[in-house]
Amino acid sequence: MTPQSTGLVNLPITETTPTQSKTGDCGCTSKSAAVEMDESIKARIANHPCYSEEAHHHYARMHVAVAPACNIQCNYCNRKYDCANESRPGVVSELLTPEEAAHKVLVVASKIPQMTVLGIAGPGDPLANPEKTFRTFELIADKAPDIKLCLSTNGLMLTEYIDRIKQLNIDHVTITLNTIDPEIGAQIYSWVHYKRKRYRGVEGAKILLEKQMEGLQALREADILCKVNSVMIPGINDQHLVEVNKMIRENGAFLHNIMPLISAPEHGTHFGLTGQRGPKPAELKEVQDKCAGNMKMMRHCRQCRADAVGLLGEDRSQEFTKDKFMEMSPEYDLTTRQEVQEGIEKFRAELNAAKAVVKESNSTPVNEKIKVLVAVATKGGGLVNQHFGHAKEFQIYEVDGSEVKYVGHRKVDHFCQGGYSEKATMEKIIEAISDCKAVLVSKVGESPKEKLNNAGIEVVEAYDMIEKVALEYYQESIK
Ligand code: CLF
Ligand code: SF4
Repeated sequence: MTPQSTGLVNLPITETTPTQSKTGDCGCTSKSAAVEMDESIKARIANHPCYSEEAHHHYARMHVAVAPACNIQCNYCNRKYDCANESRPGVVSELLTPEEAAHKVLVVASKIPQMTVLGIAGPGDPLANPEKTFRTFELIADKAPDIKLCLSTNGLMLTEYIDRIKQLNIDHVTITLNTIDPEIGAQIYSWVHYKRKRYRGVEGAKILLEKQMEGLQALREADILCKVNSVMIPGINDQHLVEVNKMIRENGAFLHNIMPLISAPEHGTHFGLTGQRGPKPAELKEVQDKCAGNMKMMRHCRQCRADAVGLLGEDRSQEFTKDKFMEMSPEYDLTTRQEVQEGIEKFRAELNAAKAVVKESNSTPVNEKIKVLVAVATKGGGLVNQHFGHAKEFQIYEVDGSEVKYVGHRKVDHFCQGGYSEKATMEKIIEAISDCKAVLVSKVGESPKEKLNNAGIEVVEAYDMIEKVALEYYQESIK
């Protein structure tokens, strides 16, 4: 269903602007959508770990939980201190005042100089808490001007605050937009609170969807890079997401992140309690692949907490709980941060040059039609550099004769847990990567190696660039 056919949206559907429609080297696009990206856009996403797949290997983000209230009720949210749009539900975070949040950002900026982005993503909706949200952004912009500001919202109040967002130079905004059809919306949202009144069912969904569309347009007009997050809910909006994708592309969204519903009874959400399941990895990939011809897709999202700290694949939030960071001095030093980031850029340039050589030497595809998935254990930096037993997630790459494409990740319990329940853990790991032909690791013990081999998963031990190891494995294996 198109936005027009819902009777919802009166906005003109126009072609995407040249800057926002172009795709390129961030690694999250399909070949058919790949065209040269505008240099200025490249610069705007170069060190944003969510907007650039390549950047997420090197740069970190942090969230500060300053926004407790919400103006809608999603059926996948338990209304505790974590927004399911941007966090794992059921994990309670500490709320901070804007001043505490600013202190924390300065502390983290000195301890993790590769932290380049500060996001406000909850635990409620940032724009349902405008004063706290904007006060926090103001403090950061003043004290740490090199940190990019990022905002994630359900979109209900976006048009009301677009001028303030632009004024504060918030260049990256995410709208969580799960449907363009109010009938489907009524199955996802219990109520919407707008202008002092609570609306339920289709009526509430219609208001939210209209405001989201207007918000999308307003971001485009303000030249702010917009990412759309969509929660994939099997049986409710899964097939419909292709239409959502088409609509957001036509309305100037830069990136689409289709994320799996996280649902379990213990979360206490409506969906958890009614037994609504989330999608399987293969179902998620299928929908992402269907949309990939249209626009850039984000596949490296970790559905992180409202107080997340670190690289996307790691969680360092426990190092910076309030009792700890309030004892630390905020030694933000711009020069040191710049030096570290220059070092990262030098490393990235070398890595990319090396990748180009590898690609060149594999320019004759063995068999482009055969695609295999490989699971990679990595601590970041674009390298196979982690012991099998230490991996808390595996990055999944699709390899054909000449391309190595990031297609997702699988979270696992790490195998080395001091012997505790190793058998069960191993079984779960094998299940999580059972569709992969090989696992690429820096090292693995004999026992897990044997179990992986018995499950039909080959083990490649190496310490090198992911692309290099994956292509060499492919060439060897297909031979
Ligand atoms: Fe945070 Fe979101 Fe900004 Fe990133 S997260 S506000 S755009 S800085 Fe990133 Fe986390 Fe996925 Fe969000 S991995 S949940 S997409
Ligand atoms: Fe929860 Fe976020 Fe939905 Fe609000 S917008 S109900 S905080 S998931």
